[in-house]
Amino acid sequence: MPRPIHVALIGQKFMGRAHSNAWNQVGHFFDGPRPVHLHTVAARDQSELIPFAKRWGWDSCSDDWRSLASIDEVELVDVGTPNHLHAEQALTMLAAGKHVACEKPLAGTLADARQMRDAARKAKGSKTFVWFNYRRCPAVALAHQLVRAGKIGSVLHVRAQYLQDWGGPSTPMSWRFKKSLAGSGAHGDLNAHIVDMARFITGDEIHEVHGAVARTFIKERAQEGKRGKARSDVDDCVLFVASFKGGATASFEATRLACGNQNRNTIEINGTKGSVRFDFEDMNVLHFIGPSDDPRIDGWQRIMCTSAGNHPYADAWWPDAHVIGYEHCFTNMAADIVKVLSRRKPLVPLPDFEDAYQTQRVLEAALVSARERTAIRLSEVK
Ligand code: NAI
Ligand code: SOE
Repeated sequence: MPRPIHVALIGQKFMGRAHSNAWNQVGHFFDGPRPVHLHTVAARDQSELIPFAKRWGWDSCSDDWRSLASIDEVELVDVGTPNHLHAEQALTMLAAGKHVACEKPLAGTLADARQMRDAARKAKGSKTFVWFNYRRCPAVALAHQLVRAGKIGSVLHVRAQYLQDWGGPSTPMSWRFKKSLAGSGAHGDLNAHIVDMARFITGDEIHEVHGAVARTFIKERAQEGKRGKARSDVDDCVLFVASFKGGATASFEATRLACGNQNRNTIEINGTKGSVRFDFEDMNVLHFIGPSDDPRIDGWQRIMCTSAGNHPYADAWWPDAHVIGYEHCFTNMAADIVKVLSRRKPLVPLPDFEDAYQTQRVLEAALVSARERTAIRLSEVK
């Protein structure tokens, strides 16, 4: 019997549920080289933690996340807390010799992200992972494989938007609207994902941000259970244009104020021979257009990415067109983490702290560009 991977988790709300589900499901759907054991979950509120642990199959729970560092059995600590906590929690766990899987963005600030990157470099025995889960939508992983195999030729344009509509004026204050806790607003929350996807699919790095605009439209928000409003000091929307080292142009747009767009995470990549296009709201599908020898049937192909043997991760799930959803991307990622911790290769590359730090530099360049109304070369952002 291979040695189990004992996992501990910090955070028990949205991502706490998504990650608990992934750690539970991974052994059911994937023939992983090692089983996973849900050891301990930690968060702030003990009264919520006890029923949470029971419901999701965690053996124990703690309202002191630091205690996880001294549990010898625990090999991997999974960080699913607000952005300002990522650095302290990851650094503590790396210092204790644990592997760390951290939620995105890597951190709220570039300085925190750099510390995490440096700590990961020093912690030679530890692996790090960042939950850029959209890489593991089969359609996005397929786009990565097709573009890297040259099916669309050389990349010319990347056009990415992440549009949501939940951040309107009636949405109350939360950590997501406070710079000290979130770092930024829609930018770190959503542009982080599409910058990561663009880097992942193209395999290229952004080398300049030519211009950016950041706006805060809703400057104060009601506070739950309290009188009066509190100041929201993060962006509601950030748009920027950039270039890749290979010469491709790119545009990125993130907002949580785009009425009617609930989770419209889209990317289109145009190359010299063809294009790929993805929209998370139809997440099982990849659109592809490539060279054809008959102009009468030229046009976009709609590929349902659920065919076992042909599409990434499809072998693990259901028969053709028995579609998968948001939570499956996390389980796919858990399966790849298990592989890496068993000295095997992930199906497609997993972002570690070094990789996510490059995304964070791009995010920082865009913020500086918006603030200073100027172009920023990535070489200026260390
Ligand atoms: P949330 O507000 O729903 O949950 C935060 C959790 O952190 C709660 O369980 C809370 O008790 C815990 N927590 C807060 N302060 C703590 C402290 N001092 N000590 C211990 N625990 C503490 O937040 P959500 O939405 O789960 O976001 C968490 C992280 O996941 C963020 O970094 C966010 O950007 C990321 N995220 C990623 C998503 C993805 O699709 N990859 C989706 C949603 C969030
Ligand atoms: C909210 O905007 C949110 O939950 C983000 O935090 C996630 O990263 C994104 O995947 C979905 O939307």
